[in-house]
Amino acid sequence: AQLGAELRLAMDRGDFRLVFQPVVRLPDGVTVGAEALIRWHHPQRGVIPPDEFIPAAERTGLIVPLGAWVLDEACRTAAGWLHEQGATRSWMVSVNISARQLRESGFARRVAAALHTSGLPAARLMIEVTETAVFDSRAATESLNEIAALGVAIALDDFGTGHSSLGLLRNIPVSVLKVDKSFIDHITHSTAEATIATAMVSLANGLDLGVVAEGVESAAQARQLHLMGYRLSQGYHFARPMPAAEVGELLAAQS
Ligand code: G
Ligand code: G
Ligand code: MN
Ligand code: NA
Repeated sequence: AQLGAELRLAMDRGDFRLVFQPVVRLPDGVTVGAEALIRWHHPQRGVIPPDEFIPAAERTGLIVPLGAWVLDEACRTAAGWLHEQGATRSWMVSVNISARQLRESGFARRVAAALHTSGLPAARLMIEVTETAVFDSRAATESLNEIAALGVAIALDDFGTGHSSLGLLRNIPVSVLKVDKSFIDHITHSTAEATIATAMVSLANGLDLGVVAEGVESAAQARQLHLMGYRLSQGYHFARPMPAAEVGELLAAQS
């Protein structure tokens, strides 16, 4: 409850910032997107990572206004990149959405408003949802259908770690699978792990879905993923989360 009260204050004070982690093309590392990640700049405690406050924000329901801020800020930032770079390259910005947000009635209208206010075209936005957020929720499925109808892309985040991964692909309008870091970590030294990662890219290709390998930390992993058929990746080997202006520079340098 105390963290909840602090979060509310922090929102009023404007303590939150977004950083963005590039999503890159394999094998050349060209930036083709960026994932917005929230940080809390606490006046006394310094930068607090989302794992330490998102669960409390979800419990207290504060994730709804906080998530709305994230969505607006990410769209506004990406519209700025678009304004600087022009529309010659087809990068996208992606935003993590909590179960609680997705189940709120009117969530799709909120997404439409963020696009409208920022001027960001729907085709430049991707929302990331987890399997668990969608599982067994009619409200979440309805939100996703409405969001897809806007022309916004939907990614299944942490793919493979939740429940009912495969069944979900039939029921919701997914266009990208983000293969969780835990499935990437051991591909270079475990045949079993490599088999699973290969099966995932094959599944995505067969269903005509995009697929992003997450948490890529070495050149050896990147090389192997490329050989397996992965075309997109994200991870410290290529780029850490960074301020918006640095992503703007990357997009400019590579256009
Ligand atoms: O940025 P970092 O890797 O520390 O993020 C940790 C976790 O917090 C990840 O699971 C990520 O999806 C989640 N996260 C980061 N930013 C947001 C956000 O804006 N909204 C929600 N709901 N989750 C976020
Ligand atoms: O759950 P989600 O996939 O949204 O989480 C993204 C989180 O993963 C971010 O907090 C980001 O900082 C973290 N991350 C991104 N790339 C790497 C990586 O290569 N290694 C590690 N350990 N974490 C990463
Ligand atoms: Mn994510
Ligand atoms: Na993930």
